[in-house]
Amino acid sequence: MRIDVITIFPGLFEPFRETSLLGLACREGRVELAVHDLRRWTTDRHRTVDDAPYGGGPGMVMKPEPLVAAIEELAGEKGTGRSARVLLLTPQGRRFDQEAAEELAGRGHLVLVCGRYEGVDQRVIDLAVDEEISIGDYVLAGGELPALAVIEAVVRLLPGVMGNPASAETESFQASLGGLLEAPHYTRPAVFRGLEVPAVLRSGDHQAIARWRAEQARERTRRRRPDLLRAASGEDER
Ligand code: JF5
Repeated sequence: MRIDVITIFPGLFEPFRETSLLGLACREGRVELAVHDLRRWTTDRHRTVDDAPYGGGPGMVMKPEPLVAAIEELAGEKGTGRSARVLLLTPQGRRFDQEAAEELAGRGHLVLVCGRYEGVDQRVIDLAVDEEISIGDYVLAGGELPALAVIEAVVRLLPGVMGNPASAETESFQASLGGLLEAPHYTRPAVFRGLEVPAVLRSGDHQAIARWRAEQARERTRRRRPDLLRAASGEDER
């Protein structure tokens, strides 16, 4: 998979590219991650990427010219049958979830555009963006952290990454939410500060362990995320 990122803070991506899951996937050639400084597509002496909003109001807006030039160079032009999917990270976007990550993991080429300031000129979206994506209902200073969240969620699903089967049909093997939250996890020691690991997990009875985990997952989901239970039962009816 190829991932291009357009940002005014390319340095933010470096530690993630070198470390951990993403770094290994890049070194193994499973992901080609290219991070581009938006200012490369500016043409004025001050390398300007923002301007005041039409209609007034606080803050600045990202100018259309450098962004559209960058996207068209990296992805091709919209409506020309380009194969890259161009995503803009913004609180206005469709909520990113595991299903969206699985869909993106099936694409060969992603271009992630990191917004900053109050937002980007709407014509960038109209002309060059396929989809706006939000990672949650809160406001950050820019799309860089959301882009990293999307990259990590997608890359960990790719064949050969994290021990995923290198063949197709990876989805059914993925450790995903599966509609429910996970049961609690424990490791040694068996007693820590007076707190014991549940006896069933140390029993060696794998059927009993599976039943206990399923019950814990159901109960946790009911208490913490009843919305997930409703979504799962709704899916069963379809
Ligand atoms: C951003 C203008 C983008 O804050 C976010 C965000 C929150 N959830 N998903 C994305 O993106 C940064 C801020 C201002 C455009």
